[in-house]
Amino acid sequence: MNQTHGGGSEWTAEGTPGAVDWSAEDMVVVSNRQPFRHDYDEDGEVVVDRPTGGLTAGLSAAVRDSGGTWVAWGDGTADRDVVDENDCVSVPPEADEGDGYTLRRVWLSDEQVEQYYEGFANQVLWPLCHSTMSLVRDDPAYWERYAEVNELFADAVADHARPGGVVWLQDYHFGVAPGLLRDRIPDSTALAQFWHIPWPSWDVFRTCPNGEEVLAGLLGNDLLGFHVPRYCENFVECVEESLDEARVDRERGRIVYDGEVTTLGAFPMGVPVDDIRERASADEARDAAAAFLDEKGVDENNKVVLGVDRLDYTKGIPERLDALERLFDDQPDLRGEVTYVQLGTESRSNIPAYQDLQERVQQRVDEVNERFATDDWTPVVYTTEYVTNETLYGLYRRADVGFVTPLRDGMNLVAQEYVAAQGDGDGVLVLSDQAGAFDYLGEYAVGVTPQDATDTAEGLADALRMAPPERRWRTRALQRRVEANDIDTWMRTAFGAIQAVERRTDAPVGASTSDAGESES
Ligand code: GDG
Repeated sequence: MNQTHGGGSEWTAEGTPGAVDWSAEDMVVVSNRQPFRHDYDEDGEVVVDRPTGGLTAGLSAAVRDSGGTWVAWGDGTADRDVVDENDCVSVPPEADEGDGYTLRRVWLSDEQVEQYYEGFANQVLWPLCHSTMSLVRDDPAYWERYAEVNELFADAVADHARPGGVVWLQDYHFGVAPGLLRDRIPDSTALAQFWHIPWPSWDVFRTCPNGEEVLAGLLGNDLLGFHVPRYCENFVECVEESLDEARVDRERGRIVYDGEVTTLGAFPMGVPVDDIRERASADEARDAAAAFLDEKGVDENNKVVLGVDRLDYTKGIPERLDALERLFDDQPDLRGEVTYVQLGTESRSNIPAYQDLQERVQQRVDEVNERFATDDWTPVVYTTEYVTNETLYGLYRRADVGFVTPLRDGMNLVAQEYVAAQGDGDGVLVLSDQAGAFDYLGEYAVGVTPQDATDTAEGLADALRMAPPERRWRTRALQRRVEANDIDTWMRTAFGAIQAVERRTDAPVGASTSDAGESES
């Protein structure tokens, strides 16, 4: 995979991932969403919501093996009633003593949720990092609350971090916490963060309210990871432009700031390839997908084009419908032959931009269906229901085309899951050139520019008409790529880098500028 990164080898993680002994470290994983949530059902019984995604499952296993702790926001209705006096609960609930791990919950008020999560995280950082500046909605209270919640998380983490251990923060909810943690955890504890979304160019980031504080906060980490080298490059550019005292060493992939070293690295995240391939090929998945499509009235002889996304404006769903309309306009012989199935789970529904998107998607689906539907064919099947992994994997396998066209996306796991699910099948991946995944799958996918309806429609037509031999060799080539970088490899590479990183105790005190300043600002 390394050879396909593009954008500069400086930020490419070094070395081949070896076997990592998770148990060698006390690990504290920190994320906004928790891996297990306790809720009351209608009968007042406590039910547990479990992780279904590959990342959460992978991190859960690592925390368990290390005997560590996961710190996250307790947002379930029964969460407070199952924790001990330290706000901790052992998960999974059925695990025997010693087989589970500790989930430490952080409590947020409604106001904190509104201003930290829905506010600064999702109406400032999210749109900015996806370069959709017109959707940024700022309010000074958002930053205050974001900083306050980061403080709450830092306090909770400090209770669990151990000397010689690892603290691993996930994502853009924690732009301040690393800076705070430096003074609250032992010097010998490695502090790392993975930023799951893009990092934008300086030209965009310069508009970020409190952007300097976010950069300084993130430089509290010993290791800061992004999906692709481009995002590392953008981050470095922002640091150079914004923080006069920071010194960048591109060759060694390091930034020295405030006397401390932060190593940057690109770690393209993968998916559980073997598990998906196996489950997608099983009868259960085939039957679940067939039942789903039958219930939606899809003819079993129709070609299926599949979209799977959270309903987020970055995913390009209305634009995809524009392209589909263009396809049926320009290539009428495909009418009646192709059904586009879009799974769109609701997300962040309290935020106006997301409510607008939900309405817009429904409206475009209705318009396309009104224009082209016949008595026995509905061109677009759209649902907001969250389907089981079995149904999802079966649909991936059944779909002739995986239609993945985000306007911007840190990585995009759906593209990889679609490829993994093909097994010995030959579904064609149509992939946006704006997804991080394009950097290493673009060569063998059908690449499209998602804002350009004509280009996307042509790409879709090419995929639908592609001859079997070409479908097969492209699928095999894509499979080799996703296999070489599955979730396990990502975990081992990222964690290997955390274990190897220069910790605070290793750094020369007041490490300065002299050993680093290759390209000073
Ligand atoms: C962020 C970054 C980056 C969706 N609907 C159903 C379902 N899903 C699962 C998919 C996939 C996951 O949700 C979505 O992952 P993505 O990567 O596509 O997108 P984000 O949620 O925006 O994730 C992104 C990622 O973090 C990891 O770093 O790749 O760029 O934005 O796994 O399968 N799963 C099931 N039913 C559904 O209806 N079972």
